[in-house]
Amino acid sequence: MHSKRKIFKMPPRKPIYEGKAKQLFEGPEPGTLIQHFKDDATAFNNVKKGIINGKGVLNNRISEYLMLRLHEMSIPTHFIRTLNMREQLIKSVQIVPLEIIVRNVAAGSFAKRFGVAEGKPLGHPLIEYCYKNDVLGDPFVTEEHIFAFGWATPQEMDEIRMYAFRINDFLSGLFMGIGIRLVDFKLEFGRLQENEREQIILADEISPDNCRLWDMKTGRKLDKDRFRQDLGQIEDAYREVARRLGVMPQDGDSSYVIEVNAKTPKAQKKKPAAKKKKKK
Ligand code: ADP
Ligand code: AIR
Ligand code: ASP
Repeated sequence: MHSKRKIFKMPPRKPIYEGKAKQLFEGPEPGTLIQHFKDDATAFNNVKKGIINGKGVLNNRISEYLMLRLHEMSIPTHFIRTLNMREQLIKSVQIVPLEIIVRNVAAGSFAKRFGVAEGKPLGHPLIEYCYKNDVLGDPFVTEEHIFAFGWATPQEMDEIRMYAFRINDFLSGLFMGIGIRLVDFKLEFGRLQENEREQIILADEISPDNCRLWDMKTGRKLDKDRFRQDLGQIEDAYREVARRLGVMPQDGDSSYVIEVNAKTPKAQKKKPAAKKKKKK
């Protein structure tokens, strides 16, 4: 069966940017980009580096799913469509150079900064901003810095804050439904120029790379903290998130996520796996 499968050769495309976890290529139409998810993992601003096998495939699917659900909730996003296992077509935006961090529970750098135990619920969700700059180590900033440096306008920040809290409400509920606590996450927004109008839209990705996700029963970490803290079973944690969201195409088949470069458009189309599941 496999021997008959045609090898699909990607036409050369213009690389635009190579980041730590993703690559951007020129898209097929003006105003579009191809976002390619890599298996590369970094932490602590590139100090720690590694590979998480199959991560790119899983993050592509997880981010696609979450962006589509957010779109249904009238949150504008950059996602257009999935192209293949590791790539999606997105709208090209001018990224607002900020990491928007929303926290529901103390963890990570927040727990350290304020000397509180990881896991302490916060009185209400809170938002923090970091200036996106690897050389400076993404320093925390306030709106005062943002306006003084002109990284975003007060109107844009109002919109970003409103979207970030709405995203938090929606995703917290969505993850709760699959037994996962949304502890915190990082978002990026961009400016989209369309019909002589500028709009703020959600960009980048939402995945276990930039969310803290804890199993509600056991407290098990199902995100990049397993890599940051050398907890092991990293791939398994990412797969678990995908499985619970219902976006693992072939349940239990780990080769699916590892054999990523063998993907073809045909392979994407044939998947009776989802149908089988429904029958039960
Ligand atoms: P980093 O740049 O921090 O290493 P990644 O490896 O995730 O991060 O690279 C993806 C890059 O693409 C990020 O810099 C992100 O800001 C940028 N980006 C994400 N979505 C868009 C978009 N729709 N248009 C333009 N740039 C984007
Ligand atoms: N994050 C921040 N910079 C990069 C990423 N991925 C995410 C983390 C975590 C949240 O932002 O994955 O979900 C807060 O991170 P920290 O380290 O500030 O506690
Ligand atoms: N994303 C940042 C890095 O790649 C920070 C982190 O995730 O810990 O280093």
